[in-house]
Amino acid sequence: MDWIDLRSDTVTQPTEAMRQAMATAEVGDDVFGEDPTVNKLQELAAEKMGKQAGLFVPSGTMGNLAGILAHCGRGDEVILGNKAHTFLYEAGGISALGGVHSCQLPNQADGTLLLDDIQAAIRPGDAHQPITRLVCLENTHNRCGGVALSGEYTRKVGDLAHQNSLCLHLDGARIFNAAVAQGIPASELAAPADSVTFCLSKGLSAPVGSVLCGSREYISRAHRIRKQLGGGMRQAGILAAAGIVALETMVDRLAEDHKRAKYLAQGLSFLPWISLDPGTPHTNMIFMAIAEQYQVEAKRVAERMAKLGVRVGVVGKRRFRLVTHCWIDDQAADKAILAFQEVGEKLKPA
Ligand code: TLP
Repeated sequence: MDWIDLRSDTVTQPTEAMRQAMATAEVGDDVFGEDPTVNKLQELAAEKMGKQAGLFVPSGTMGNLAGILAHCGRGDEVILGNKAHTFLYEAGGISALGGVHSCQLPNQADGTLLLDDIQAAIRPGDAHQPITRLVCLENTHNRCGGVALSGEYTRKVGDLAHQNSLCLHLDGARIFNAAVAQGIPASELAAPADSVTFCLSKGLSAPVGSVLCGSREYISRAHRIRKQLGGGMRQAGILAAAGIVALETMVDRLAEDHKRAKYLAQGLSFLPWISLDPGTPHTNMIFMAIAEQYQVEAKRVAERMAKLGVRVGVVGKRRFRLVTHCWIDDQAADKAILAFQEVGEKLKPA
């Protein structure tokens, strides 16, 4: 069966151009810094983020982990959102592996943290308390609906952090979606941050990898941490080659995914058993729930959808996340709408 897979943009597979580039990539031992293709990707990534240097890592999770550990020592504290990917979905790595304490502030519906909350969370110099070192933001914000943070807001948080001798790390797994949605370069969104990670293997469709970017001195610290985490890869140019194609050819087309997410949401808005979240989609994610009067669980609906060839993300007892990406064309969106319609026909309101 040819699946219509809306669970995530992580399911995207390398394009033909990526496979070609991978097959012919010039490689070397990257642990010695000798892989020309990795070096090229890191330089290109740093340039796109407006930073001095980049570090190729196997995943967004490792990018955030190495990125945070390069800012914080054991017992130091990071201020982050209670819906941040780093807090919810990275297996507690920053505390388990780095001994980093987290202070979670309520994420607002638009993905932001209130500036007053951040200010109030910064610890005084008191030996009873951890030392606040870092603030983390996420752009786009996954659990807040794939909403994009503005450059202006990020700048305000950066200023607040720096005035208090803190650093700002940006989990920019989908920073290019945020940039394309706002019609600005990603470097503008990353400028206030001391460090930023972005993913090559989500909407950009590369098979593996993320890049952590920051100052030269910061990246050399992160490089050692990546080694400690077992993330020193050898002839990784095979993977980096696809990442270069991703950066060069897959960024601008993200606008299509945003357009298609709107189209899909519009089609679903006519189904009485589906309740779309207000404002969804902001970028390439649709968040929605089963309308109150229908007594069915999301996982049952997902099973029925799967039988019709459509995979959907279940993110709560009655909630779904649908993510558009380059493998979802207009036809696939239409088929998904029809499948939802068919499943809905068998549901009865209470
Ligand atoms: N997110 C995945 C799941 O883990 C939820 C997804 O399907 O969206 N930051 C953000 C904002 C992310 O959404 C993700 C992945 C990561 C970091 C981690 O990236 P990977 O999966 O490469 O470790």
